[in-house]
Amino acid sequence: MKQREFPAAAGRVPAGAIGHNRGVVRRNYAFMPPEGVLVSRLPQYEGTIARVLAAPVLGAGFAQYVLEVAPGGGNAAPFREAGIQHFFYVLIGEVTFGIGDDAPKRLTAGGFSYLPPGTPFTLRNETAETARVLTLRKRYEPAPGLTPPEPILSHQDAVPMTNHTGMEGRGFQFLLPYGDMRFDFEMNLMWFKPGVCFPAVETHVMEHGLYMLEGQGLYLLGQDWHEIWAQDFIWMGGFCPQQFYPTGYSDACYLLYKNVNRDVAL
Ligand code: UGY
Ligand code: MN
Repeated sequence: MKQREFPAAAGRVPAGAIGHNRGVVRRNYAFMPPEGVLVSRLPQYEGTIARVLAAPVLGAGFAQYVLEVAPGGGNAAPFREAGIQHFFYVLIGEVTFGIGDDAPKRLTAGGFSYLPPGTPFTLRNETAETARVLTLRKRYEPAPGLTPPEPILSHQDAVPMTNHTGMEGRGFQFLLPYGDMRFDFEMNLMWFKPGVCFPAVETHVMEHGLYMLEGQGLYLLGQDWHEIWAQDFIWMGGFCPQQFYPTGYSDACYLLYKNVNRDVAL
């Protein structure tokens, strides 16, 4: 199937709009190409379109969005939510990001921010181009003897590329400190050379929110393979069988949410 133009050009319905849909929603996974995810607006963001990718109504234990922040748009006043963590990753363009009383800083594409529960922040677009920002909200799960972590403002270029698997052609950038038990989720950039898949089909208790950044491939969800490319989103619930087979001629990369470091709630 031909890749759809996104956002779609105004005027005429593109060929295949009715009969050729890659979107699928199942009990414990969902595959969402961007063209079908409609626009929401949220009171805390001015001049901003939010496309909601994952939410509890889908079965997810978190919420994930793409924000399209127009020039001059963003938070008019600091925003905070008791009990809720926030994560931001700049996809395209540049935003100005303020945490608490600190002087706001510029975040360019690849820049990211983590906010522990209740932290006030402001995200604003002070440039002349629309910025696209991936964002995630998750209720913090406290653990005995642990306090929530500090805020983070950084860039993926400052995060080392590692490969704990030893598998040829794999690369990992753990944007949040790996193995730090104060965190209850990971945000990982997963890099693949063409043709390099996981050593086995994974089936695990952890959930995922996967946003495709670069390259293309085939994604196994449950029993079905889905063709995936940049800007597609996948939600994988617990115990969803999963495998990635990168195709094409360039490296593939996706940003992966994973809930970790906490026992199963009974
Ligand atoms: O770490 C993970 O769970 C990862 N290998 N899963 C995935 O990319 N679908
Ligand atoms: Mn996994």
